[in-house]
This record gives sequence, C-alpha cells and structure tokens, in this order.
Amino acid sequence: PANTFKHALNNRHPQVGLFMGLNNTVSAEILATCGFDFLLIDCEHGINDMPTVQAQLQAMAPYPTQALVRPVDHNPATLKQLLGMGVQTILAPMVDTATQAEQLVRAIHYPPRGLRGVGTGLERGARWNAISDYVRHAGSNICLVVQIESTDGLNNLEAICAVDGVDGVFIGPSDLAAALGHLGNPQHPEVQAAITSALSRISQAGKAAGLFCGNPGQLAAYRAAGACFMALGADTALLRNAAAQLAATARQN
Ligand code: 3PY
Repeated sequence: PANTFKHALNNRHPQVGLFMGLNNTVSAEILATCGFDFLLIDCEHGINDMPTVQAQLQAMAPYPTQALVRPVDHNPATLKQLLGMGVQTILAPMVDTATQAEQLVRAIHYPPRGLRGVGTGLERGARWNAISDYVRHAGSNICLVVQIESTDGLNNLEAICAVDGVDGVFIGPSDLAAALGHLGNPQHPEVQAAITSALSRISQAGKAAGLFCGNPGQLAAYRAAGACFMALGADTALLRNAAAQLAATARQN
C-alpha cells in the first residue's frame, strides 16, 4: 500500500499522531479509530517487541491511520525485521551524525541503494509472496524520520538534513532537555529556544520538521516555527492521567 504519511510529509501536509507504549492490540485498534494521522509503536522505551509490533500492525490494518515504529536501535537486523513485517515508516532515535543517517538509509533499502536482505516469502510486508513485485515498490514507500535529541545532533543538523533518503527530522524534547543540562524540564526557556530554532533550521534545509508536543497549547507556536508533524502524547500517559484525574475528582465529591 502507498505510504500516505510519507506523501504528507513530502507535501508538508500537517500530521498529528500519538506514541503507543501500551503494547496492546485492543488499545491500538481503539486509537486507530480516533482520527490521528499516525500512531507510533514505540520499541525504544517500554516493552514492545517484534511479535507485539506485528500484532498491533494487524489490529491497525483496517484503518487509514498510518503506523510508524521507533526501533530499539539502528541495527540493520532490527530494521530488516520491522520492514519485513510491513512497517513503512521508521522513526530512528538518537541520530547524532550524517554518517548515522546514511547508515540508516542503507539499512532500509534493497541493493543497490542499500543492504536490506530479501526474504519476501517469509514476510508480512510482501504478504508472504516470494514472487510478488513488493521488492520493486518497497523503496518508494519507505519513509525515514531521524530523531534529533542531543547537542551533537543540533550541531550536525544541516548535514543530517542533507542526507538523501531522510524524509523528516523529529525533535525529542525530553532527551534534548537532558542534553542541554535541563533533565526533566523540557519547558526550560533554553530548551524551548533550541527546539524552535531547530524546527526552522530543518525547514530551511528542505526537510519536514516534527516533534513530540504533549501540550496542545504549544502547537500553534511550533507550527509557526516550521513543524509539520507532531506527536501529541503517549497512550500510556493519557490513560494514566485520565484515570488519576477521575479518581481525584471522585475523592473531591
Ligand atoms: C523525547 O522527548 O526525548 C522523545 O524521544 C520523544 O518522546
């Protein structure tokens, strides 16, 4: 299927989504009915692994919401398994250099562009059809978003944006805050200034800019700075906050 998320990023159509750490097919399907452009299955933090990622992809498949996955690492073997199960958009965490971005591009494309192994008969992405024409179209539907969340990443931002095959660049405010000496305080003015400046540098460098933004009150400012795709929070925290609020409200009445 065509990757509508990649198409939206290439055309700078605003996209909103949510991170998923619940590792649950029912909640993934519920969220797929909620109107988000994308849902990201997160393997960097939390407990998602290969079988549970595939189960959530299956739960989301009937709905138009696009599935993104954040892998636990940059290992080509990890990426090969995710692509094999039909993941089309990868959000790679902790990308600090253009070399890392180039290695990611190589890992997710078939030769001659890259080094992805061919195993269509074993893979959901090709519908287990060894002779399908999946291999001819896979590359044009693969979308790579790299995550900038360190001072090296900020310093190398233009070089990272210049890597052919990088579709989008996503700012991770929590890790960036930690890297800038404000661990646990992404709202610190210094962190916010770094985020805004990075968003506009990414846009000026010709790539789609995105970020994690758990506070909808800040969306307009980030959009003005150039952001076109935003993760609005995580299912885990949404559930926790709504439940805690309900319990607290009941106690007050
Ligand atoms: C960060 O904020 O550091 C992220 O990775 C997005 O949650």
